[in-house]
Amino acid sequence: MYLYLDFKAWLTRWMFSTNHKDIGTLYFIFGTWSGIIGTSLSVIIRMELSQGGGVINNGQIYNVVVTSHAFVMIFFFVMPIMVGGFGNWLIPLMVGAPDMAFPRMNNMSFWLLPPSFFLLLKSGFSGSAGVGTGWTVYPPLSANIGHSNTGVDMAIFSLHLAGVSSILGSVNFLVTLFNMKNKGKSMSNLSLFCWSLIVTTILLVLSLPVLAAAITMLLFDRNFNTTFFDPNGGGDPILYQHLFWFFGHPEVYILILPGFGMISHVIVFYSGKDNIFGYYGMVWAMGGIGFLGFLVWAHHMFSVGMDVDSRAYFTSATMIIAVPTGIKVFSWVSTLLGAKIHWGLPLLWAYGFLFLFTIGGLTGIVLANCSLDLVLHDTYYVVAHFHYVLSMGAVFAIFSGFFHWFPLFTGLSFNLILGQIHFFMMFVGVNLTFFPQHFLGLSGMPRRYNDYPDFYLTWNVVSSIGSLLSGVAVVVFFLMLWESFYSKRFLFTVESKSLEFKLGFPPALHTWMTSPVFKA
Ligand code: HAS
Ligand code: CU
Repeated sequence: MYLYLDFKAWLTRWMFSTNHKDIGTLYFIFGTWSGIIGTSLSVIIRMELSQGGGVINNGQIYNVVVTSHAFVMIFFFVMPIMVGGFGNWLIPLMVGAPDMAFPRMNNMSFWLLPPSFFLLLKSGFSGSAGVGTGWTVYPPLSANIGHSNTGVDMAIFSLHLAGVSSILGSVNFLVTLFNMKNKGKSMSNLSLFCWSLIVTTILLVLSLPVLAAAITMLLFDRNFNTTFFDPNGGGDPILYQHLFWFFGHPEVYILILPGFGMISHVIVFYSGKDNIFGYYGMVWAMGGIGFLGFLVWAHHMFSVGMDVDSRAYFTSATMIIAVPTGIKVFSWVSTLLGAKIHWGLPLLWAYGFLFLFTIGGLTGIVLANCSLDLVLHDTYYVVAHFHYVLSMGAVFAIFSGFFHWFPLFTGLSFNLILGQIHFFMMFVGVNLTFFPQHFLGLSGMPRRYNDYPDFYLTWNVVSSIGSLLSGVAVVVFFLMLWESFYSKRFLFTVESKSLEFKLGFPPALHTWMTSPVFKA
């Protein structure tokens, strides 16, 4: 009886939760689990490419692995952790609200994700083909002619569910951030993490419906004999690419903007300053990146046979994004400049982020040049670019934020020696994995193939060894996590004006039931 009651209480707390902290924790657990699956898929990719000839020896299965890796990392690791985990935990604490605006909808946003993830994983096992289309799911490869099994339909449903989850979550965040700020909090003293989520969620609300339209039209082409993307019936596959990238480019900023927000907090905290250098510049830069992000989508499609005016336009518009991003990078550096720096793990990751994200951004500018992109498109140069901004931008920001706020979430702290081992292994590992991919791309190695001529062997071996090192770093991370729970040690000292730190470590389950009083 006692056990039964306990189970019921457990079920009520975790399954029917309307508490932003518990839902945030659920997102963290879910995201970590997906992260492990995504990482495992990447290990399979690097194993296949660690030698000439085949390891799996099946190009379709290889492409299914590549596709799943991307989907899992984007939709089930980075987005749930950054927006779902950090967003849910921190927004109410930072704006002084007792919870999110729509707590029950918050629960629904989370619980749409497990079925979505289930459908995605299941799609890999349907029929003999799975989804070997790449995360872009371009027709005609993704149409019946290329993938006649049910896998692609299942993946489309998976994206529908994940999309609904994100849109509901975004509406919740926006309403909370606009309407639930407490006395004295105005838009102009909102913390930068909150601002980053305002921009991110606006991007989500505006771009996801376009993806939903594209994949629904594809679903109809596959199942109901429409020909939106089939020239035989007057359709056009290029239309799909436009729709996809009108979502896809804003999506890459969705993946990095919350990271920008977290890095700002970490840098202010460890530089011992009260405020970031150029607060308004930072806010406008994020807004600018978000706005411009909607005007550059066709830089992913330079090779479709675009007219020269459009090439010139999309090249120029894309390069302009370096301006607001540069404002952010230089403002972070200026905040650190002349500061009495207090070293800690989060700052180590923030430094890593600054350096490596900038490298990734600069190769993005290279790719923005249409004439160069015609040569580099679909080569490993692109793969190197987006892993520098993602594996070393988004992931380093996640680790930075995680080490910064973990003591707040749990009342525990990490072993610093293990933490430094983890950082340096990961730093060397990811650079060893992805830097050589620039060389492979520049010498023409295409992406999404499971084999290559011997000419490309050396750098592929280096890259695979690098990924093993990052894999070991992940193991060190879980060791750290275990050690921290096991030792129950708390060493965190806080002298921060940031509101989330005012409520204890960890804060009570319900906080800000009465309004905090702000001093400007
Ligand atoms: Fe990107 C492809 C261009 C940022 C993610 N990107 C991708 C893909 C992903 C991705 C996932 O124009 C592959 C999609 C696929 O599966 O096919 N990207 C850019 C540009 C930026 C950029 C210009 N990307 C990101 C971020 C991502 C991301 C952030 C995720 C987190 N990207 C491209 C292009 C392609 C592309 C092409 C298509 C390639 C192809 O052929 O498929 C910018 O936002 C980066 C701005 C940041 C900086 C660094 C800091 C700025 C400073 C200021 C001074 C810099 C100056 C520039 C003045 C620029 C420090 C000087 C230039 C020099 C070269 C020195
Ligand atoms: Cu883009």
